[in-house]
Amino acid sequence: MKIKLVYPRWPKLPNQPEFHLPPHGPVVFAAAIPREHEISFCDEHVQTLDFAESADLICISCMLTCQTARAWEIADAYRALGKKVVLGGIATMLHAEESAQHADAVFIGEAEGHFEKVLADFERGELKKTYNFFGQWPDLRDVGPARRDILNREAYNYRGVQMVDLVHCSRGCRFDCFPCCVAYLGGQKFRPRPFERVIEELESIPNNRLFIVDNSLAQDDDWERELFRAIAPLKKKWVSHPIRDKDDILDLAAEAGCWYVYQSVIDTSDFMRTRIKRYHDRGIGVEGTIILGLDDHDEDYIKRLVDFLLECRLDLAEFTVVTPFPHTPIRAKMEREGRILHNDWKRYTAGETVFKPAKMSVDKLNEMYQYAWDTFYRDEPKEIKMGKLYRRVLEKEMADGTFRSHRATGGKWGH
Ligand code: B12
Ligand code: SF4
Repeated sequence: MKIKLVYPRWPKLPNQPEFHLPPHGPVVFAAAIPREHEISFCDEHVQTLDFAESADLICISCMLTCQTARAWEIADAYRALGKKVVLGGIATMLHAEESAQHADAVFIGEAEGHFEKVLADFERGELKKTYNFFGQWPDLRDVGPARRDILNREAYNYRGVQMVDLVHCSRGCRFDCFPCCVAYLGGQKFRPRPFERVIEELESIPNNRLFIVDNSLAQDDDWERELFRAIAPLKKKWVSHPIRDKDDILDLAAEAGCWYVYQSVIDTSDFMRTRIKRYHDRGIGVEGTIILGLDDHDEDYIKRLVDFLLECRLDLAEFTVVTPFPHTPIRAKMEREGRILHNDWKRYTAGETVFKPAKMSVDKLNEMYQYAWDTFYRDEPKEIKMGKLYRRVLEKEMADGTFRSHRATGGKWGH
């Protein structure tokens, strides 16, 4: 059977430079599809979707709320052509009922060990409307190396430099932070992949630069130590979400090739300043992820926060406006308080205000969001700051002899 797998485009944050990372959900999902089936993949961020291409079944992978509008539009168009459509991925789980209005089948849960049932039903002409495997988490030994061979790799470069490859070492998260839906998605349970499977996958990736997409590596100290020890010999250079703030763990991360981290910066405390410094002291860069519009934020607070980020010499900053995504604690609170302005999902980009802020007007928060981007990058534009981060990785690679040209790798790829 031929499966057409589509990753719909989403509206980028207006202030970000135009580059695209390779998608991860679709290639991990593809690895759960038995090999006898042919897969033709289209990432709409870098390719044009050809509705005329022949395919037996259409699968659409949807990660973000702001991606759903396009996902549903594509699903409707294929169904009008008489094709059967299955919708899956994170945003499909978060918007399951609405998704069902646009698909022949909605898949909820993780694909490994379950998607075969959908294929079997489809082949018998008995596709069900909903496949709900929520809570039936797969055995992570069954998560094989992602099918990166289906990507058009040349498309993922920024000014000719190959972007990072995405990989995950665990699933779930044991925390339940207010803006986040991961606890809902993963059942608030940390589920690590077996180390040998992670190493097997890392070794299969020719790209030396990786983004370990795990929600937060700071889930279990011993696991984190063991992970860093296991990956150090590969000499990969990687980016990740926060690392546990303990001396020995940060040291191990640096030795294992940690290039920079996405670290949320929530206030102007000395704790935060030290947290950033402790990464920097070990040669680890910091991209701050800063959520604006929390209930204690007013205009002055945001100005102080931006000054603080500059003082701390953050390498990069990504500002977003707090957004009440479905199945997050903050949405439940804002719903109770009647503060959500609309559910126009394509505007849930995290780049605009979709709720009533506590201490500012909607317009003021939008203005302060722009102020934050403009002020942080006023003296040194994002492109220059990114260039500096790339120089940092080049230096690390030169030092340990792993440097090679990161120009697009063309056809040199395969399992
Ligand atoms: C990687 C990632 C990104 C990457 C995406 C790269 C890319 N090109 O796709 C980047 C960095 C670009 C990104 C950006 C953003 N992200 Co993000 N991101 C993630 C992250 C960390 C991991 C996703 C992932 O790869 N998971 C691992 C894969 C294997 O799991 P999966 O996708 O669920 O796939 C499995 C199943 O769903 C299934 N499946 C997948 N597809 C399909 C298809 C079919 C047909 C079927 C049957 C099954 C199926 O099979 C897979 C294997 O079981 C998640 C957090 C998380 N834990 O999920 C947040 C997350 C998705 N992001 C989130 C957010 C908020 C954002 C931003 C909007 C804001 C921000 N700065 O964080 C921005 C986008 C801003 C913008 N407008 O441009 C939210 C989603 C909120 C929402 N409802 O929209 C999440 C959930 C994090 C959170 N804290 O809540 N993100
Ligand atoms: S924000 Fe990070 S640590 Fe908090 S629940 Fe979400 S994934 Fe877990």
